Amino acid sequence: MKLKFFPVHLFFVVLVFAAAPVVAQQGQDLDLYLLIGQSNMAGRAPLDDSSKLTDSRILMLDKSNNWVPATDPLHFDKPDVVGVGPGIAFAREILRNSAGRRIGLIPCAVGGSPIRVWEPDSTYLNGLHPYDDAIRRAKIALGRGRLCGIIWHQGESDNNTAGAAVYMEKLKILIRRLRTDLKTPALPFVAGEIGYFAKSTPINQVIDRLPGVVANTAVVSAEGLTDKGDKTHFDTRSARELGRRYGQAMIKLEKGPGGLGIGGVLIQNIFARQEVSLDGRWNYIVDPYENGYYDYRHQPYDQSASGTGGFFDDKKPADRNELVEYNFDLSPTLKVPGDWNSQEDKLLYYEGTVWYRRIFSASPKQGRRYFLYFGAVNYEAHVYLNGKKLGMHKGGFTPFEFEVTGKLKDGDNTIVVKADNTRKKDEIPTVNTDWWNYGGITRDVMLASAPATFISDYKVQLAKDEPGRIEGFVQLDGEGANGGVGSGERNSSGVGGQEVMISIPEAGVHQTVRTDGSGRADVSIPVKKLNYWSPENPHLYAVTLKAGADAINDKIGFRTIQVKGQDILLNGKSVFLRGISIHDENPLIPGRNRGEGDLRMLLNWAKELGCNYIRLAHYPHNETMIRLADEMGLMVWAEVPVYWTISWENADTYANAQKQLTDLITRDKNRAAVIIWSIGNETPISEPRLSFMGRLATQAHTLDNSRLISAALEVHRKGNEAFVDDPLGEKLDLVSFNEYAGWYWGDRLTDLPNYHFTIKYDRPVIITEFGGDALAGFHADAGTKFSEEYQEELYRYQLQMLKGIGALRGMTPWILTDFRSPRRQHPVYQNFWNRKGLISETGQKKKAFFVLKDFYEEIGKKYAQ
Ligand code: GCB
Repeated sequence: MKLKFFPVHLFFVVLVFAAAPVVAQQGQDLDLYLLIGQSNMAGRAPLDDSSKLTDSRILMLDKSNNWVPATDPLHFDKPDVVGVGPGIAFAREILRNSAGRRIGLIPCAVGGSPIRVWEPDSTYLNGLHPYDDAIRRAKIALGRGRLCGIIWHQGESDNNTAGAAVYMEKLKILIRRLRTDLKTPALPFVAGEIGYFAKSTPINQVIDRLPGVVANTAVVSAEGLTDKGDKTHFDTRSARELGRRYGQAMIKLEKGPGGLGIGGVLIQNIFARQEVSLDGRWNYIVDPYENGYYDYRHQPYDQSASGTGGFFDDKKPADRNELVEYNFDLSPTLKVPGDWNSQEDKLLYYEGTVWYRRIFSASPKQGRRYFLYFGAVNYEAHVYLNGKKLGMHKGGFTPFEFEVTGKLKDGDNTIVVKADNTRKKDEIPTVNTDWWNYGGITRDVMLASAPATFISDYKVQLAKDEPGRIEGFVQLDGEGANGGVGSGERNSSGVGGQEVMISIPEAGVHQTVRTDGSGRADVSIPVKKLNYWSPENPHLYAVTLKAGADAINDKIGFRTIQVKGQDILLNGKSVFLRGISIHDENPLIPGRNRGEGDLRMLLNWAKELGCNYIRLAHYPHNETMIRLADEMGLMVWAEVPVYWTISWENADTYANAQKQLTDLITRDKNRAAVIIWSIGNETPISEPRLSFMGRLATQAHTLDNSRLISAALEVHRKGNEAFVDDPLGEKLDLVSFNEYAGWYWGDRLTDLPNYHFTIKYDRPVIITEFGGDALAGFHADAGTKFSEEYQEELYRYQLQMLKGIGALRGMTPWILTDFRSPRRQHPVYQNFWNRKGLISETGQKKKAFFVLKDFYEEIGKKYAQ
């Protein structure tokens, strides 16, 4: 018996034979899809051995509205005849493309139902209400996640001339109604053709027109699919292939113009693929009323029938009589990368939309693929190429890209970006932070290119706690990715598949692996002694990966990081993390860091302070920053902006946080410097928050089990006793918390040594923040707040106090440099600057800098012994 396995794109996945227990775990973690239509959606193909397999990431809402592991038959419309349908293959295809999601399927198809019964109040067969039942179940499902799309397979019952004539009108109404009733106006909707084996298929001609008629819809073809012998229903292979096609179409919609900004797979090591840098000066238009996006009835131009009318048209009047009320050519320019606030006085406090435009020349070559890449745009970006929308992305600090193969013109091309930094309650971060909400295209933009089949992702790192084994995977993308191995099959025999070569000449590694049906090849290479990466010896190996026409080079360090009792072990040896917190801001500009020079300046300061470690607060920093840390020998704490009071109970908010965490880990997983993934900062204890953060912790561990997971927690106090007992601590590898003794606690500094910390968890302790403000150059006695002397004394007392924590293994005081913050309003000392920096906005080192430097020198020596 040959078991067929389905595509696997994650680092770990659980495939087990179903015992179908009710899934107890609750939360808001599921990406929900509604499955509706008639028999071929319900599934009529014969079950086989692989029908019994379940995947821990795919659940279904069963007949009694419980969440259970999904297995065929998914549906229950006609228990005697239900079998394999497209649902499970659909979910697997989605997961193959976006690691880390969890899918909840809502089966609601009804065999035999014509489209006319998919209406409110319509009854069908024995008291079924296809439409009302689907809405009711979808609403129940919404308690477990957010609705991401609908797949619809229906038409056999309307497949005649009369039925086809009215079908489109009915389908349009159905889609509109579903979107309205489910409160998601642009909800992706994928329809499918009925099997070509039916005698004639007039209905398919109507279904095929759908994407041209209703926005954010797609149709999957039934070409090449076969029936099970009854000329009506798909056989098992075809039902699954149909599901895979639905999955692909859904992913395209999710990534595309009307997408929710959640799709998208990141290309590893994108800088090695740069074709044209699009950094430089871009024309811009400030648009506080989003005039270039909405018409005067507040309908988005890019969702209109023509898809035109917005500033993304970059329109020029045909003659002097034509009215066009904007003009990019005559508009001023901003530098990219760079925030707008620091470049234009009148934009210092601006929050809203700014349109950017850039014209560039390209000469696309046949057979190559092209990607438009953005390092970061804060916060929501809508991107258009030559007037057509490529898609939308949310999240101000993570990269994203759109494939533009076939969309690029030979010659001049126009990119327009709507960048909107409006703060919103349900986003990540939320409305309230202690940093400047810099807007705009803040990191590099480029056109990247790759061969038709290329290495889209890889991980080459030491296996967890194993200094003698390199482990990871290589993922190919493109037609030749699986080298002919059947779609979805595992390549356990190591034959067939596309050959991938991994070489690390300096380590004597030359290995060939072969891809499976999903284009992925697992890597496991025993190695003898390596030159291990550490801050003292930041050794990086040249690594080359080759597959077919593609080759890519990287520089990768190898080290292990572990927790043992109260120790943090780097390459098996106990280390003390001599750190400092850093924002992605150059205080001298002042604004977001704009390039490698700015980043090097910050890291050199950290080195001067004696650091071997940095906390990149409070969001993902530039990829170049992590690469420099790799090169300069600084261990890194990398974080996502789950900061303070997030909307813990909102499924979309969770999905957003999870996506940002996934993208961070995906991007930086090959950097030895990163030793800790942080899932958030100072989040207030509550049940919903515990569930939210707990799921993020699990997600981080699942995506990368070779690093430590943590979060900056809070303490609470009773008198001189400070308690660290946040229940989230159970899920973290380290105890890390912020404490502001001597500053917000308002005590006299001389009281500090009397404080005692009661810490619930027996693990290494890292203080993620302490500090106080000082205005550089303001000198007074050590009892005067905001003076350099006060800050200096505060550091002395803090260090003395912290030495009392036996498990103390590191710290990242707050913060390397002063930084801009709208929350800091003292007119003399602050003036919109958070003054807790050890270095001022003019680059002047404050007195406390030297206290910490001395401490690091002393503790560095101690740990070197
Ligand atoms: C904190 C926050 C940090 C603030 C800092 C402060 O606890 O994590 O983002 O900037 O305190 O200065 O108050």
